[in-house]
Amino acid sequence: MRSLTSLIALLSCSTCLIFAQSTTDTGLGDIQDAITSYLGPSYAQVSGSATSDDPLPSEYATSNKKTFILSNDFEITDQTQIREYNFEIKAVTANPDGYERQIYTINGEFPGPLIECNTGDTIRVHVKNSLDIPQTIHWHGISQNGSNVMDGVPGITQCPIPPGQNFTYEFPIVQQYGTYWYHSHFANTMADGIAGPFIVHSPDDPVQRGRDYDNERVLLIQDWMHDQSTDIVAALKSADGYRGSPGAPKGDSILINDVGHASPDDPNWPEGVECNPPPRAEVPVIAGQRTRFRIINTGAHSMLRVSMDQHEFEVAEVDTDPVYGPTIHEIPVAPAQRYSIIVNATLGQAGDKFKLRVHVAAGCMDKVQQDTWAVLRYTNNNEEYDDKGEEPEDKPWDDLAAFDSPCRDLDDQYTLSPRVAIDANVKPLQTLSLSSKFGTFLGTQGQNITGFAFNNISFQNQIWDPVLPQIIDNGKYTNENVAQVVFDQDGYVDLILNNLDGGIDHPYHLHGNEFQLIKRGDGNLTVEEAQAMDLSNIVNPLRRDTIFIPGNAYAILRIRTDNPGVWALHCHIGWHLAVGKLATVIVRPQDMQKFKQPEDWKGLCAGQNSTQEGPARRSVAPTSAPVSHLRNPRDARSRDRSRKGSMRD
Ligand SMILES: [Cu+2]
Repeated sequence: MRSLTSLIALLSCSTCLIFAQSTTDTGLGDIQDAITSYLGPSYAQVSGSATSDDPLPSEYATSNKKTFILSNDFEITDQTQIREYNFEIKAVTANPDGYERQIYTINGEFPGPLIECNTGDTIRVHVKNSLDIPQTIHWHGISQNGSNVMDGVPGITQCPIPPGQNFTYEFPIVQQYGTYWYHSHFANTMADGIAGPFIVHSPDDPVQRGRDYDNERVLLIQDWMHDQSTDIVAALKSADGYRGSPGAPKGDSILINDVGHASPDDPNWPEGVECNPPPRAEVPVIAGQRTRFRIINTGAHSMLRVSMDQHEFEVAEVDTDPVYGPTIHEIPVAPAQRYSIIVNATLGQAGDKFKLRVHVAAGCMDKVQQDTWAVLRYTNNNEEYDDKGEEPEDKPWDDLAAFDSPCRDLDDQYTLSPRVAIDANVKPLQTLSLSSKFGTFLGTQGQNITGFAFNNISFQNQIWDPVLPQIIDNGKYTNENVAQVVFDQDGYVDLILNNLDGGIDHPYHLHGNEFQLIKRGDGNLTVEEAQAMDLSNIVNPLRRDTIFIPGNAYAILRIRTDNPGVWALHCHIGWHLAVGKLATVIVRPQDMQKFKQPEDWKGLCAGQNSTQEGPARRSVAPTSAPVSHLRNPRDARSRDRSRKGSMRD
C-alpha cells in the first residue's frame, strides 16, 4: 500500500484527464457564416466513417472566429436588454492538436460561443443537455446577486440537468463588467471542452475602446488531455492512479485558441496512432493599432506564461477589475484567471508575423518543459495569409521566466492597483479560515477518503440533494459532506485561506464574490493571529476572484457580505476539485430564506435519488485494483485508434 508521503511526492510531480455529445441554433445571429469546419477538409472525411462500433461521434467540431475577434460594432451602452442564447451540450469529434478524440461542446463549437453583453443586461441561456451524463453551467465571476439559484454548481446550488433534459439559466448582470467565462461545473467535464468566453462591457469601464485601445480579442489558453475527463478521474481514484500517479496530470498539449501541437514523441502518445496536428493558430491584430487581449486560462491544471516576441504589453485588467498595471514581457495566468493586456502593433505592416508563446510554469508541476506557440499576425482587417500557421522568426524576449522557476501570481511580482479605487479601511466583523490539504479523511459513512479537503472535510457531492434549498428551507446546512464557513454579519469580513500542502500550489476561486487581497504570507495563519494584525487601513488592494496560493502559504481575503448565498470556494485545478477540494462560504443564511425557488429549478431534482453521491468526490481509499468498468484510458484509446485506423485505410 502506498504511503501518504509517497502520494504527496507523486502529487507534486505531474499527470492528466478528459470528456463529450449533439445541434441547434446558437442565438448569435449571423454566426453561421463565420463558422468554419474545424481544422480543414482532411479531417472532415473522418466524420462520415464513424459507426456504432466506433466511439467517436460522427459530427465534427466547428470553430467560430467571432468567439475570438470582438466586433467594434458591438454597442457599448447603458441601454439594457435581454440577451438570449440556445446552448445544446453535445459530444462531437475534434482534433485540436493532432490527436482525434471525442469532446463535449456547446452547439458543436469548440470553444463554446461568445456571450457578449452590457452591464445591466439580462442573460437568458436555454440549455439542452444531449449528453448521457448530467450537466450544469457555471458563469465564472458573475456575482449572481439575488440569483444564487443560477450559479450552476451541482450539489451546491442546484441538481444537475439530467441527460436529455433542459434548463434555462436567467440572471441579470448587476453592476459588473469585465472578462468572465462560463464552463461546466459537473465533475471535470469542463476539461472536455464545455467552456467559452463571457464579456461584459460598460460605458463605465475605465479601460475604454477608442481611448485606451482600438480593437479587442479573446485569447484562450489551456492545457489539454487526450483522454476523457471521466476516464482520468476514475483512474485518479483507483489504486494505480492515472498514468501511474494520483497527481493531477500534466497536459498532453497546450492549446492557444483551442489549437495545439501534440507530439508523437511524447511518452504518453499511443503507439501506432498518427499525429496530424492542425496548422498553428493565427491571432490577428490590426497593424498600427492597439489591441486589448482578454486572456482566459480555461485549463484544468497548469499555470501558463504568455509572451509575444518583441512586443511588450500593459496589464490593464485582473480577472474583472481594471487596473493600473506594469508594462511587461510575459504574464503568468493560473487556471480560471483572466487578464487584459494591451499590445501596440507598431513593429511592421500587414502580413508580418511574430511568435505568441505559451510556456507551462512547471515549477509547481513535474518540472518538465512544455511550450507552444501561435502566430501573432499583423493584418489590415483580420485577413488570412498564404503562409497561414507557418513559423515566424524566433525572437523571444531574453528575460522570460525559466520553465522551472516558482509559480507565482502577477501580484506577487508587481503592484496592480484597481482603477476604481476601494480602500480596505474597516475592521472586519468576522474572521474565519479554510485550511486545505491532501490526505486521508473520514467520509460521512465512516469510510476513509483519500483526496483533498478543507478543514478536514473532503467534499462528497450529494448531487441530487443540494445545499441551497436546505438553507432556504431551514436557515442552515447541517450535513457534513462539505466544509462550510458561515458569515452572518452584514458588512466586511475576512476569510483566511491556508494551503497546507507542502509541495502543491493551488488556484482558489470564490463564487459570487470578488475579494480584496488583504495579505499574503508564508506558513499558516490562525484566526487569532489574523485578528491580532492591523488590517484595517489598506490602501486600494487588488480585487479578484481567483487567487494562486503556493504550498505552505496563506492569503487573507476581504469579502463584502452584500450578496447572501451559498458560494462554492474551490481549487480550479479540475482534477483536485474532482477529488474533494471544494468548500462553501455561506453568506447571511438568515437572508437566504427569502430566496424564491423556481419550479423548473426544483424540478431538476424530481425523481432522483437524493442519497446518491455525485462524481466530484473521491471514494473509499483505494486498496485494490480498479473495478473492471473503469477502463484504462490508454488501453481503451489504443483499441479505438487501431480500429479507426483500419477503417480509414
Ligand atoms: Cu488544487
